[in-house]
Amino acid sequence: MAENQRIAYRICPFCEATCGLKLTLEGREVVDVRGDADDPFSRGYICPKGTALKHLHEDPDRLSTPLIKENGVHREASFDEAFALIDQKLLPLRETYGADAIALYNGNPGAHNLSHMLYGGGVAAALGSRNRYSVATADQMPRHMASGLMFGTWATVPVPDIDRCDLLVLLGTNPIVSNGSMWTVPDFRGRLKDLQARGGEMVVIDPRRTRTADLAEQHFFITPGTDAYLLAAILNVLFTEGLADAKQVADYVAGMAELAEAVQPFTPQQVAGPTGIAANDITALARKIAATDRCAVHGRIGVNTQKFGSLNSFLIDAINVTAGNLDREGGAMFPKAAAFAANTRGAPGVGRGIRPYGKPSRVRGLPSVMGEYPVATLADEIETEGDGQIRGLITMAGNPILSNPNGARLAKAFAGLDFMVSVDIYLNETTRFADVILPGSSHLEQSHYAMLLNQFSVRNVARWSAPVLHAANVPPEWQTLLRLSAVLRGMGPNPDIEALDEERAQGQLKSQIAEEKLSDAMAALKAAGRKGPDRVIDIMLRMGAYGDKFGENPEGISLDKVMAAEHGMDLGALAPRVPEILRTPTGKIELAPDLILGELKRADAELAQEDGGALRLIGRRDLRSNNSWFHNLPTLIKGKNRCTLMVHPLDAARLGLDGEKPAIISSAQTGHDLTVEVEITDQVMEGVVSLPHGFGHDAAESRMGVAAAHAGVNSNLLSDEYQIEPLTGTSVLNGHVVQVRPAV
Ligand SMILES: Nc1nc2c(c(=O)[nH]1)N[C@H]1C(S)=C(S)[C@@H](COP(=O)(O)OP(=O)(O)OC[C@H]3O[C@@H](n4cnc5c(=O)[nH]c(N)nc54)[C@H](O)[C@@H]3O)O[C@H]1N2
Ligand SMILES: Nc1nc2c(c(=O)[nH]1)N[C@H]1C(S)=C(S)[C@@H](COP(=O)(O)OP(=O)(O)OC[C@H]3O[C@@H](n4cnc5c(=O)[nH]c(N)nc54)[C@H](O)[C@@H]3O)O[C@H]1N2
Ligand code: SF4
Ligand SMILES: [Mo]
Repeated sequence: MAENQRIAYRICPFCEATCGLKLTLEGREVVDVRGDADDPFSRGYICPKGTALKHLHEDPDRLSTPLIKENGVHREASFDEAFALIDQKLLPLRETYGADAIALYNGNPGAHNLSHMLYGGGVAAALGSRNRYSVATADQMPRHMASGLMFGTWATVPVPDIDRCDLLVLLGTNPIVSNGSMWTVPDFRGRLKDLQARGGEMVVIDPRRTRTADLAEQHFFITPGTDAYLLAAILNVLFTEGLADAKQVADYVAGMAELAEAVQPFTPQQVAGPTGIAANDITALARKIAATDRCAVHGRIGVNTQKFGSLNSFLIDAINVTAGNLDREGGAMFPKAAAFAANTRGAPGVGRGIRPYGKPSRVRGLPSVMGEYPVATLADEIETEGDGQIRGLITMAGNPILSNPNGARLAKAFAGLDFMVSVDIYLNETTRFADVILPGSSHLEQSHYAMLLNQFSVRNVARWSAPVLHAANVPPEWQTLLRLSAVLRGMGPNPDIEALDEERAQGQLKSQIAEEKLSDAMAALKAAGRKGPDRVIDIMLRMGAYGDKFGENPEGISLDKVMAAEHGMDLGALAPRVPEILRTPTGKIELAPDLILGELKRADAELAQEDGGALRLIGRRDLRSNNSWFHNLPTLIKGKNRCTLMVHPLDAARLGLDGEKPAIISSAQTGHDLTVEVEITDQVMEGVVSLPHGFGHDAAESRMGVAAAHAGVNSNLLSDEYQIEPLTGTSVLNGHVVQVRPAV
């Protein structure tokens, strides 16, 4: 290292794996990014996206000032101007039309950004609108629903204890590329190698032979959308062969007999045709799951964003429970995060359970889950006149035009809004509609703590990252969010940020500590002299499961202790948590909630009607992509076109595709068609085509020059906003029927 250089360690904020990175800096320049070999959790692993920390920071298209739209064109503006305009234009909408007239959409990067995690909620609260939307209903909402129904809270999510597991069964997830989801597992590849080295196996169930499937001992192609039948059949075998033994959690299981009865129609023979997996393979898999002491089944995007999303997640956990693999070393276990552990809240062992539904949505009567409506109905709520019609919108770190179904309709709806604000780092497909764009700050100028992802982590860890650069043009994002909440609270465009932050921290502390201990704790915080997210994280670490409780438990941790551990603090392997973790009213793991029994009936009815002949579309992720927003970084987008349609050779022959000329893929449901480059490959199952999401960077008003040169097409123009999973309203983004023909 040269004399004028310095080293900083940082958690990568770009995916759920939360790898520790080692940065070499010179002045304001990042000269090198590599994996931190001393990180106790990620052990030096880094993927190509990790280095984007440098390139994103340097991207000249990244916004460095607020933008205001005037006569259809965005111009640079000061923060004072931007907030004054929001105050002047957005608030009157609420005064005239009521709180629900302004909607909020939260996107994915907010989950990786401490400012959003800790200060985003304040914006929502200040807005006071029922019209809340997020990417969750294009992603993991079904996972939450399954957890809520079975264990009693939305956030009680078991994860495979991969480091001690001997049989890993994965459905609809490709962690070699995605690096895992609702399962924080840095260096999945290394951990898998260890698993295989100790004689363990991985089984992958996916309509595409992914890079993960390539490393598996067994891979089964499955017809998209049919996992529920397979999972129910596995349960059926466990029950009929007397292999259902919940073992260590047996005393805490309710509804086993009802579940056994409900899966009776799903025999391996019955489901073999629709799923495309032979009956004897299903039976053998069920037996193997039951016979392996340390086994975990896990599924994600491919099984969540499809027609049986919640049922799939539920049945996966039900298999873990009935095969005796839940809450057991090497099985599916519950993390215990050091801060904000949602699954430690309340009295141990019993709770109120979830209240699944709020008031249904105005236009389509869709479910409100976890306080939000399905994003699939956002356009309806903007377009449809009447009381409660949406006239204003705030998007925060989201690109719904590309990430959600029928972006063309959504774009039209956004264009008709009275006023729109976006908090974002780019002028892109979505933010081009915003009257005001507030820039997010560089990751390097903010502190970081993987607050959310630690909830799903395969080891319990606490790692904090300091800002490595002083804020240059843009204030740290938490300040922007505080200022936005203040405007929405009617405090005007120039609030006292320090006072608001003080209020934020005090509110957090009061929610955690007994009244009589409050003043001592406040004094301790004052002495520590922290502000913003750091202070809130300190409170939550100190009051958390491992915390020092402001002196009561001197051995416990605090932000000081976490900071002192330069590479992060390892809090150990996952430990059994049943029954303490349960929050259902019965104190049991509920295996037969009515909503799930209803879904099994629906599955039984649909099983008989599966249409074998249709061509089904699935998505895919690439190692160098990050949903829609990494396509502007030359180092990640260079090389051959990745926005191609994968087609099986037999389908290609049948459809008259030669792999040279492009094809037109269309959806009868949405009425859109796209012209795409074709890649003929037996990686996809016959009858299945695959196109990645996040492309379609052809909007003239965007300012993402590199992405525009690699525009690709928006695959979600083929996703129908009327095809949703009924329990949560999550969009069906996989397994929908499409038509393909040569483009001549
Ligand atoms: N067909 C299909 N569709 C899918 C999926 C699929 O598998 N198939 N996957 C779904 C999933 S899982 C997800 S998570 C979604 C993603 O959906 P979204 O969250 O709606 O979209 P992203 O593409 O993640 O866009 C993120 C936005 O945040 C901005 N941004 C990035 N970093 C920051 C920051 O630090 N601060 C601020 N303020 N803004 C920032 C980016 O510029 C971009 O505009 O897509 C979903 N859509
Ligand atoms: N490089 C990269 N990494 C990412 C992201 C990214 O965009 N790029 N996005 C991040 C985000 S926001 C998320 S949520 C995670 C998602 O992480 P994953 O859940 O691993 O998501 P995918 O890689 O899309 O894998 C989904 C798999 O499901 C399969 N599939 C589709 N339909 C079905 C089906 O009906 N049944 C079954 N069994 N399988 C099906 C697809 O073929 C695909 O292989 O990845 C994160 N990591
Ligand atoms: S795997 Fe995820 S966390 Fe790790 S370096 Fe890549 S993007 Fe960052
Ligand atoms: Mo996601």
